[in-house]
Amino acid sequence: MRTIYSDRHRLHVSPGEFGFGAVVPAFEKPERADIILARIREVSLGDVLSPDEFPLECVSAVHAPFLIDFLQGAHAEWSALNRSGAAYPITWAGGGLRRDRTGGSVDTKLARYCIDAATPITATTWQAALGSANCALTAAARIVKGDPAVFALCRPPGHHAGIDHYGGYCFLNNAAIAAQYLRDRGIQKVAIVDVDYHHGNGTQHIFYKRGDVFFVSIHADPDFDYPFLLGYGDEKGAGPGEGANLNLPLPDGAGWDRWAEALQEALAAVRRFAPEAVIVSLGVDTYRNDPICRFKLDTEHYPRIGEQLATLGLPTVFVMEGGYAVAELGVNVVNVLQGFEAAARTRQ
Ligand code: 6XA
Ligand code: ZN
Repeated sequence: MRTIYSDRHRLHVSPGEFGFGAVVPAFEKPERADIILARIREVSLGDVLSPDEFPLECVSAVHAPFLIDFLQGAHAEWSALNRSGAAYPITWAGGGLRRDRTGGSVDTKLARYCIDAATPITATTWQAALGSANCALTAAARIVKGDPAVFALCRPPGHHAGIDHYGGYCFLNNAAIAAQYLRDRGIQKVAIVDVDYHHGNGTQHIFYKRGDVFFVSIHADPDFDYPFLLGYGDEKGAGPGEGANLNLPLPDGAGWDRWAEALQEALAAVRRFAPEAVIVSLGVDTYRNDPICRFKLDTEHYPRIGEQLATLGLPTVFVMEGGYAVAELGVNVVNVLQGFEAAARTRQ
């Protein structure tokens, strides 16, 4: 399996995040991509290719132009106020505040567009985010050309970024951008399977009213973990998208048996939808030793996730999302990819 990777991810380094009453070092850091890449090379998973450049229309196909403009210019606006460091919001647009306002000062826009206190914008964040989206687009383009499966080693991740908002370490929704690219190249139906520990609220937001992209997510119940307040089982899509959104929230402490059962349910729903291609939002923060996760999957379970995904028998783009137990991250991610490849080979 080919990997698409760019060193441009190093242009995003978070100075830290606020959580649980303290400013803490960022969990989402460049070493994550380094260790995954090192493992890919160690096991000779396949070629590692640099991404191509794509027109910005591939991004604006899923994100509002005002969000894209903001992400590009936010740090310059921030610096123009003689502020140092990275741009963080100080308030959020909850509590009946107006979400129809998209302009104003950088603080007004941070309040409107950002959903948390963990996703700072530095002077070079936009370059990194665009590089990450280009990895997902290049992977999708290879699928169109006939590759059976490709891994987009995206960093920063993407699944919390919605049409008009960002957060959860995510700026541009790489999986959604890839899915839209496939749609625009004549693939009629695409399924996105999100196996990250956190609900892919941004991906759900982008496709909620659409019937051409099925979204299914297995994640921590939003009653106890991030992103909170979205990702419940009763969110089933709307309008033409009715029935094309499936959330499978799991309880605190869920282990492999429970998780694997949810995966079976997710894959059965994907089969009913009958897509022509699959995007996997690949987070391995379900891991027992992950610092921000409360599920209990082990390293030996990750090949089994890959095996199960391969039973769909469809062209598949893996898009990297979360996973913060850095020492084990490379092995866990590559285990999914190797499990997929081994099962796909025996199916031929
Ligand atoms: C912010 C937690 C963000 C979760 C990021 C993640 N305190 N998403 O892994 O999949
Ligand atoms: Zn996550």
